[in-house]
Amino acid sequence: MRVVKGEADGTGLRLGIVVARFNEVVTTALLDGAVRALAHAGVADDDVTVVWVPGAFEVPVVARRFALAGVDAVVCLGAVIRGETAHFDLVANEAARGIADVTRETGVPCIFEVLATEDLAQAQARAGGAHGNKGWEAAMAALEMAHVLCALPEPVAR
Ligand code: INI
Repeated sequence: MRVVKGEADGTGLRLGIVVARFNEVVTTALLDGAVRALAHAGVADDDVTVVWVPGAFEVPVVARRFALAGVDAVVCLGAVIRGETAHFDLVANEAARGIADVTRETGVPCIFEVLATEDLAQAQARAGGAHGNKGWEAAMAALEMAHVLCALPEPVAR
């Protein structure tokens, strides 16, 4: 039996991080967690590129560009807060759908860490507060998925 399980070793991996400016107090904390996690896992500083975009809605198009440029994984960071907008659902859903579409289209893992919360306090609790830092977790998930996909056979042409 062959078991494939990803590792949290980032040596030699190239990562893209896309981070939304909207709710920047939260997304900066998510970014900090992701960057620290990648360094902790041995990813070289030169192998990480961070791109800021206006809001979560704009994350997928940059994730796609990263994926097509050949990175091993993309970490997508944002914060959508219900209290602040009537189009919360549209932004949150389109960010999720767009990121999932890029992953399926390109085969490059794009990790979804766009927080969708009722208020700022809930978001901050997940960005270095009581619930940890989801940016750190997203970076670790990116490394795990990069290893898993590397370990699997290439698709065969049919
Ligand atoms: N973008 C976010 O990342 N979070 C939000 O909470 C948010 N709200 O509240 O509207 C938000 N809107 C901006 C959106 O992502 C786009 O940048 C904008 O619609 C331009 O396309």
